[in-house]
Amino acid sequence: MSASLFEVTGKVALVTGSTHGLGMSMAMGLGKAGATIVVNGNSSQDKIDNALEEYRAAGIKAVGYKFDVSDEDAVKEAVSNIETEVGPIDILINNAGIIKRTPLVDMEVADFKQVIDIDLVSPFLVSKHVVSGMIERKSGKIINICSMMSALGRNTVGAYAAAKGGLVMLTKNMATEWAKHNVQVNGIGPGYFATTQTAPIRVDGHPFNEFIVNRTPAAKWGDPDDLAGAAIFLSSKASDFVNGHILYVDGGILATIGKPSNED
Ligand code: GCO
Repeated sequence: MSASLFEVTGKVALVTGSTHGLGMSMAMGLGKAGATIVVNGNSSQDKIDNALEEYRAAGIKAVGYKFDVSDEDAVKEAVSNIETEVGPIDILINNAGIIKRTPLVDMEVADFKQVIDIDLVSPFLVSKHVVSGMIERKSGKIINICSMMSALGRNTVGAYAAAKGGLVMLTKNMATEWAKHNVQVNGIGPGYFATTQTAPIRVDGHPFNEFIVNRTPAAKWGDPDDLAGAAIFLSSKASDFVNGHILYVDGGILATIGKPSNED
């Protein structure tokens, strides 16, 4: 019984921004559990091709589609091509995102708007064009990748926090409107993970590196593979009555106010 609860074999999962980082880790987890992975990126075809080699070397059925998640015409065309060439999209993980670390007082409005566009408007845009098929089929799973910044502020990431905070409420509203069609919409809130996105603040000697290890009850940066279980849970039957929930995978950060650096 328990094995079929977490079954995703044969499901088609579109994971935006899955050529590297957390998107690739979650997609790898779903792929190893039997899902067909639709890999997305927008930087270069080479990056997609290299990622496909990694997925296929892991024994995962994977196909690649290069499109900009913020371009509605490109998204509509990509979703149509995927559903024609691969099959109906059963699982959508809105992972693609950017971050700009700049104090708000110094931030250009155009930069602020770009972060909102990619990190908040695009999950709406992609979901809108994927969910119509899910509603028709009366089945689907959508997972929005939130953040610690969905719940906490931090110097220099104000635009990102505004987007990721908004993504929590967008997740709850998608769940409100689509749950009656048997489409479950939830979020995953990663803590601080060792990825290319956090590489600049993880370098040895960077004050933030030590701060995070001290601020995280698990006393370490997360391993991206630690997200696979949450992705499988929210993509499978096991979460069929879970709607509008943000599952934080953060080593305990949101459970605590933290401790002085001289405390164990
Ligand atoms: C930062 C980090 C965070 C993490 C993640 C935390 O600059 O604070 O990059 O944004 O990437 O979002 O959940």
